Amino acid sequence: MRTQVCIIGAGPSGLLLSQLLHRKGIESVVLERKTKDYVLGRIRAGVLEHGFVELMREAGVGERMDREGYIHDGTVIAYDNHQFRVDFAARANATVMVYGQTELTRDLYAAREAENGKIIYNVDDVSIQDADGAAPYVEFNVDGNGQRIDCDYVVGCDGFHGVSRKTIPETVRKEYEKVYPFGWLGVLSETPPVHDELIYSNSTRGFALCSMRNENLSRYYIQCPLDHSPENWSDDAFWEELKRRIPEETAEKLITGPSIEKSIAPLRSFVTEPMRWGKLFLCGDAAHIVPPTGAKGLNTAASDIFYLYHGMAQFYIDGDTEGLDSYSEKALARIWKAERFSWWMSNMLHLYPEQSDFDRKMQRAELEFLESNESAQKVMAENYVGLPF
Ligand code: FAS
Ligand code: PHB
Repeated sequence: MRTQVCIIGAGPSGLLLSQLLHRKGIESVVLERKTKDYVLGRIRAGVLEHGFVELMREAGVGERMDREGYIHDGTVIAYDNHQFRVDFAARANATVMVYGQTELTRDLYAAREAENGKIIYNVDDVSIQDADGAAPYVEFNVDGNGQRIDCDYVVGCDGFHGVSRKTIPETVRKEYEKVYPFGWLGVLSETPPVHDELIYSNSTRGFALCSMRNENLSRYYIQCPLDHSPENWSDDAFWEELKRRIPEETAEKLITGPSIEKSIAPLRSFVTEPMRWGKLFLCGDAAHIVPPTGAKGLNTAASDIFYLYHGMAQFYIDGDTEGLDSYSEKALARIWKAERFSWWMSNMLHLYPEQSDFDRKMQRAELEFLESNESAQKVMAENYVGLPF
């Protein structure tokens, strides 16, 4: 089999790249380890930067997002039993879109299928060969049958646990990592959201987040110890703890119900450099992870795709490799800023096991400064809505 671009991973970044390349007449084949339903069964991100929203529209996959998604022009920060609002429209002249990663990925699958996009599911033993040579190819098995794809380029969109990053020799690869001493216990419930905007809450019992998917589907998170599992938390225990971590006036309005999904995600900051090795490019979680506190996970995947898609188009249409040659540098420059913002939000809003009274006072001063200072809110808003590509 032969194609121009072999993409490993049919998550949001792999599918979006395949769709954008297709619209430029560039062929690709996507290899996915799981089934489509398995990928769609994951509950992950829910906030899209305005740049990502534009890219979805450019990919011709924005119709349902624009119809069913929610434009948010602000968010709420809570601490010490009170809350204040950061107005994105006033401070950064931009908004975000609340639209679940599950729905976004479903729209991308529908678009690829409608345009006969080639996606091979249930692949095993994927191995990338000759990426630093002239003629890369990918070997893999499906139902025990060995197969091979020859291509011009390989793009690793296979997430943190994929094979692509590990294909880059350790002598070339530099990894930066910070593991946080807590996780997020997330619950999805068919209940109306407690507020019409997200609430990020710092409390003496730990962090909490009130988010949503639609007017009858809410997503809530509380910070929890890393050694906990969802089984440790009954629904009642979750709701009781959530109420203790948000301002009383909001807790009184909280409508609870049975969880339809409950999971724990560890918090990690991770970046690998470079994001290119010969004919192999890395995108999204395959190259970097952020703690979800800044809502940047999916959005940094999208900015990678923005830079790579334009680089590929420049090469295949104009024969110019400038965009591909500067991809790693451009993508990393924006990623490190998203890492910094996500780390800053995490430090301001979580309770650290080793935290001293002085550290708590620093957090409080940070929150008071953000509440009272327009410039601080402007910096937070500009980062939250998404820095320019
Ligand atoms: P993905 O991990 O989504 O997709 C990679 C795909 O590659 C998967 O389908 C996988 O099956 C496939 N694959 C892996 N290895 C393969 C192989 N060897 N061969 C073929 N296919 C292979 N972000 C937020 O902003 N907010 C959140 O609340 C949030 N919650 C998260 C919770 C969890 C548990 C996780 C892991 C991430 C969360 N994120 C969140 C970040 C998330 O949104 C990611 O940034 C986003 O899924 C990245 O998309 P991809 O890069 O496409 O990687
Ligand atoms: C979510 O809705 O899942 C969500 C929103 C904002 C975050 C993290 C997760 O910062």
